[in-house]
Amino acid sequence: MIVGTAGHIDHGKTALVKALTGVDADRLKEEKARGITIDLGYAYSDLGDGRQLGFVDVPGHERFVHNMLAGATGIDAALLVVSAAEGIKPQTVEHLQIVDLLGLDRGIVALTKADLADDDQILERMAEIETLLDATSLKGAEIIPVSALNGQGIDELKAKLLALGESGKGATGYARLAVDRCFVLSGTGVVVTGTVHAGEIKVDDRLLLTPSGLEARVRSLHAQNRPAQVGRAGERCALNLTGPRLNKEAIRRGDWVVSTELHVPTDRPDVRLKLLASEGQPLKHWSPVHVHLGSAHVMGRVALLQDSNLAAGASGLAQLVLDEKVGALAGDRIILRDPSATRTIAGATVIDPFGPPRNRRSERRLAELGALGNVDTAVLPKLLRLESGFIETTRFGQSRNLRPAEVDRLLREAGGETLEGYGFLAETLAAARLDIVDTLKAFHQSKADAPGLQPERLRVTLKKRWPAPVFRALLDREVRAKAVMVDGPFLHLPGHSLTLTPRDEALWKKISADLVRERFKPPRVRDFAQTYGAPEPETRKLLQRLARLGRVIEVAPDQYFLRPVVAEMVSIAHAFGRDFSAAEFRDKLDNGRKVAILILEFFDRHGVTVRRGDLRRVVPQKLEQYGPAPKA
Ligand SMILES: Nc1nc2c(ncn2[C@@H]2O[C@H](COP(=O)(O)OP(=O)(O)OP(=O)(O)O)[C@@H](O)[C@H]2O)c(=O)[nH]1
Ligand SMILES: [Mg+2]
Repeated sequence: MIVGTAGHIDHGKTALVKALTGVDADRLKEEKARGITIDLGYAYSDLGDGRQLGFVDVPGHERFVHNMLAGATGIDAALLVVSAAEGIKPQTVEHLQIVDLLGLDRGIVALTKADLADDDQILERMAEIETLLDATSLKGAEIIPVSALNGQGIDELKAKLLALGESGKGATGYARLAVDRCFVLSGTGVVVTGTVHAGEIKVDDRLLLTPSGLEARVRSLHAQNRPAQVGRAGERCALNLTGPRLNKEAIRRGDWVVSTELHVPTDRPDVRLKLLASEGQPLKHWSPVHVHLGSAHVMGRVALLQDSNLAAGASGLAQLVLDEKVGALAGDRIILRDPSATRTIAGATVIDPFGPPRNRRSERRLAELGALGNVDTAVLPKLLRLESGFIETTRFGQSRNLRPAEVDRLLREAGGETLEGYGFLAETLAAARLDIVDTLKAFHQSKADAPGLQPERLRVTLKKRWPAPVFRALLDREVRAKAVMVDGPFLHLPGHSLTLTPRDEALWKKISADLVRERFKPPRVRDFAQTYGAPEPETRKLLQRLARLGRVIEVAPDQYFLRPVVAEMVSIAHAFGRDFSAAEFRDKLDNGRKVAILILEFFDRHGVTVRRGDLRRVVPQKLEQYGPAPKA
């Protein structure tokens, strides 16, 4: 378990850690010279029975609060240090605010330098501290008088810290470690240290650095200061990393080492923000702030989503617009400090790491954030009932560090199902099916002669307007279930067939055979009429009707081609891969100059080809205008 110290400068944090572990966590030359802690220090004590206490020792100096913040991330419990000689001081309050804003509710207060105070003073200090804790997450925490000088209370404190036990946070999910140091060990290479916030990291794992995206392989690792094969959530680890572009300069404090699934840097987390009551003044929209998340520290602005001001002591929704990308997941705690970095002003919890750049204050988005602000088991039932009606399962899992199986389980518990990467409530799927079927039915009723609707027309005609890829998934489901049939480019209901009279049917059978046989140079209406002894107007009407059904296309007046043949000709033209002449096209089709030119002029009119002088080329977007090209 990892305990983080907190408290005002000179109140005896480092001395206490040394009394508890025997290790002096002040390792920098400058720290020794000035007698203060500047950067984070680490110390471990093995209790011999397999149990171990790990400490992150932080500086109390007001100028190094940013370092304290990098250390406070990922700890299991707080050890708030208050000098019995001095009592509560500014950084006692600020560090406690930070502990509170990080949501750390496990901790103990050490009343240090007890050797310098008498019993009455100690009781008085304890009463003051109790009052101070009352409004925080450490309310009711034990206060233990100790002395690093004469050893008073040290064993009791150690026992009480051990009794707190590990928090067990982040045991499931993919791996993420917040980097707080990076250095090169000669003979070993690049080493990063930090706390594993979730999942586990094993030797040989291939991971990524967020936000840079650099690849890294774990060559070896230490967990809690001992060589190990695996480092788990809650443990401090040192990873020896290798990778093609890895070096000390490419990694810095604030980066995350993550499983590839979790590499999704963001610069716009949407959060619930709480302004400290001690601020007095309201926070204005677009205020500049220092943002601390994990071990990262970046600048950004607060975009308030509900009002133009947030009152002191109040909480509200906001988007943090950051100057740089960071790794952030839903539930991560963020500390905000004022622009001159002299005080902590607010805390925030990430609701959605991927806030939208536009329409972030729309009613729809606020409703979504309202649903996303719930814990995992409650979020999906709310989210899936929103107007949008679906979730993207990968994004959802990523933003909350849930494995796909876990997302599926939550979805089923919420009465939902997955469909091609989207999640819906079963009732939403049923309603979508009804909508699709009803819309097609209404269309067939109004246009009995038409073959059906093209997908995009169907999408925009539905009662509920789905985004195109979601609609595609919903439609494919109906096609698989045979609730909707596909005929070339058209969709229709299974019962809908176009009936020709027996006489027309017989004529069409002969004509279509000719259209297949002479597919690139089909006979014209008059030729069919003569060959088959049918009146010309009747033959023309039949072909017009079949054209409305999408079976044939009138490429030139009275000259019809089968639709798949037109698709084939488009792909033949496209296969040139360059500008081509009418003569080249004719040679491919072997159908004579006149017909070839009629076809190309038809393509020109419909935007399938663009013409430059005597040459043409196919517009790639129009390749499937007449349906998929038949396989060669
Ligand atoms: N008498 C007495 N002095 C102590 C005790 N603990 C620490 N000190 C002294 O207090 C001074 C500050 O102790 P540190 O442990 O460096 O204080 P700190 O809280 O780590 O200070 P920063 O890290 O700079 O915030 C040192 O001179 C210590 O010797 C104690 O229990 N009794
Ligand atoms: Mg210190």
